Amino acid sequence: MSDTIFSKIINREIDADIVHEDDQCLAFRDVNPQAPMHILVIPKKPIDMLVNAEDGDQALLGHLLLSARKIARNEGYGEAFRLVVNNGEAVGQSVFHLHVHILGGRDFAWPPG
Ligand code: D5M
Repeated sequence: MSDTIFSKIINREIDADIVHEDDQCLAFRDVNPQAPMHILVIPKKPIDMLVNAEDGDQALLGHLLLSARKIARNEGYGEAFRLVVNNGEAVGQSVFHLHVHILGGRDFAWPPG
């Protein structure tokens, strides 16, 4: 997997508004927020997209979800938030380092556009 802007954030080569970090993941505010809370949680392991995660990544993927829950709580939106994973350019993925969007603080339509 080639370097992305997110690996540069992990390596502190570019700045980000980081809200959480542990040994497996990093979370930072989206530069183009679509809701009052819009945070991205990413694995430190370079996985370009969910479809390319491996069976051995099961615990890591669970960790991303539980971290997202904790972050939403810390931000004050623990009761109502939306998680989004775009997998593939056709559905809007623009950065090819797996990321979970954590969105909250406004009403959301369903189905998503
Ligand atoms: O989402 C990729 C998201 O990444 C999109 O919402 C913008 C965000 N982004 C891009 N560059 C940065 C930096 N440098 N900091 C914070 N957020 C960033 P996708 O699901 O791939 O469309």
